[in-house]
Amino acid sequence: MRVAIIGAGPSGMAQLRAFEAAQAQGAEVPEIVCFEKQSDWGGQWNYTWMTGCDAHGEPVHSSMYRNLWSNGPKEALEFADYTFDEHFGRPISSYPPRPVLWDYINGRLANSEVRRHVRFNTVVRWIDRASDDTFLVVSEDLVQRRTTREVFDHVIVASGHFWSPNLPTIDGLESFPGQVLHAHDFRGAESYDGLKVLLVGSSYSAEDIGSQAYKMGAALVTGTYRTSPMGYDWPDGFDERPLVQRFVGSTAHFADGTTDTYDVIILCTGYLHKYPYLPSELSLSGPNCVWPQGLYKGVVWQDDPGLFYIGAQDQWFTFNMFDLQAWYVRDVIMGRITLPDNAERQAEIDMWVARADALTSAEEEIRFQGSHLRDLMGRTDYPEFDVVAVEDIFVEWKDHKSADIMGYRDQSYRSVMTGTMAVQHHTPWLTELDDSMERYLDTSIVREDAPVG
Ligand code: FAD
Ligand code: NA7
Repeated sequence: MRVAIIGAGPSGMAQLRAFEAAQAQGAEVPEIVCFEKQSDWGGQWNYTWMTGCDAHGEPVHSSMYRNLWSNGPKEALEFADYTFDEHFGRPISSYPPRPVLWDYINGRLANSEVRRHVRFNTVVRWIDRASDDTFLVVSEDLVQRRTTREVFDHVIVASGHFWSPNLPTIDGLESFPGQVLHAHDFRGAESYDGLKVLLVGSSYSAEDIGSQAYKMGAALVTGTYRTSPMGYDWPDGFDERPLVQRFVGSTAHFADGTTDTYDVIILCTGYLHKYPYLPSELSLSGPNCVWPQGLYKGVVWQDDPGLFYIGAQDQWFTFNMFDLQAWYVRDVIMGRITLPDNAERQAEIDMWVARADALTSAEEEIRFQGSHLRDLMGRTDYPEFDVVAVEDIFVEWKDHKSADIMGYRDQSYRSVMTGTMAVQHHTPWLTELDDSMERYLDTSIVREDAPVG
């Protein structure tokens, strides 16, 4: 049996780990080929400065930026089979910067054999049914410029869905004299020192890119919302207004009748589900939401159950959710789990979609996504952990953000996996300008407000 995994980001790496774990226990696993168009694994966490096109002329996958620190506590994403304590050998703080999280993801697989299953610099160009039971996968080695056509029994889509920008148009945008970009192309806010920055959208990207701009000295940051404001207690120099309706030169005209001038516009308007290598009947579409249509157990493509998606949901939970999904997909492929018939699967999908449609608050979404994890837990041999305790961490995190949006990353949480309490980082997020791993792990730096003795 042959299995193709598309993408070696955290979702694809979870899938590799799942098969590796079964093999380590003596199971006979299928032949795995993981296609990764970048030269290393880690997906969004494998940072590249490039925007638009990569070195091979491919669309750049990364929407990541240099100075990103985890936007949720690490205790909420921790792997159950590879803890932060195991990786770093000592407690670290709850909100590590990007290179530290990449190191953690990489560390789980670095000493294993799974890397040999990954074809790096290889982009999947097209997938289609080759027969009732098999898929044709057409890929291109970007270095050798060689196209390969192969047949697989199963395909696992792990190519992410935060890379293809959703681009709204706003009257007057084409004559705006300053910089206009989507969050996908944002790589750092240092150049916004002294500038006035307008953000369109009111979700994670707006919140964090706005905070980056504030941190780097922007003269004004304005968030604009279509449905509802982010609503945090923003510091002076950061405000929120209803949606901008048109631009006249550099002047934005807002829905409440106010105006202001700006130097930079960043469209933080989210991403499209985009799978350019899949025919439409195999391709997930629709909005970014917690239960995308057409996925049994959140992973099995209902219309063609030889195809699977990992990490296709809007994400409160990330790495440990990908793990639970990957273990489940592995066991379906290996015949350890038998799928119910079409009608039973559809009835269950309808139930989850109806539940998702009825959600009205962030906490409900968190608990809902937690219930997806709890549903998968115990169906495989992924190590069990207390998902409700992780949900509670998310709720506490939301409260910390409401209390102090520029200071929430200085809070600490207790690991559900190990019971270890995170340490306080040596430098508050707002004043830390060096995001390197070396600096982050430097134990010789003492926090200025640390208690003496
Ligand atoms: P990705 O990380 O997107 O990886 C997909 C991989 O597939 C990439 O390596 C890509 O090169 C490869 N690929 C795509 N198409 C092809 C193809 N045709 N052929 C071959 N390879 C292909 N999550 C958190 O938990 N904490 C955070 O702080 C956080 N911050 C984020 C900040 C940003 C800006 C973004 C965009 C996301 C953030 N996330 C965060 C969520 C993020 O989606 C997950 O952490 C995680 O990266 C998702 O993993 P993935 O493998 O599903 O997708
Ligand atoms: P999200 O979470 O999908 O949010 C998209 C935002 O963009 C949301 O506030 C939308 O408003 C807004 N939006 C979308 N279309 C428009 C138009 N046409 N006009 C105005 N506003 C619009 O995407 P993010 O990029 O913030 O986050 C995605 C991931 O990246 C996340 O996991 C982070 O960790 C990083 P709405 O509320 O729907 O009215």
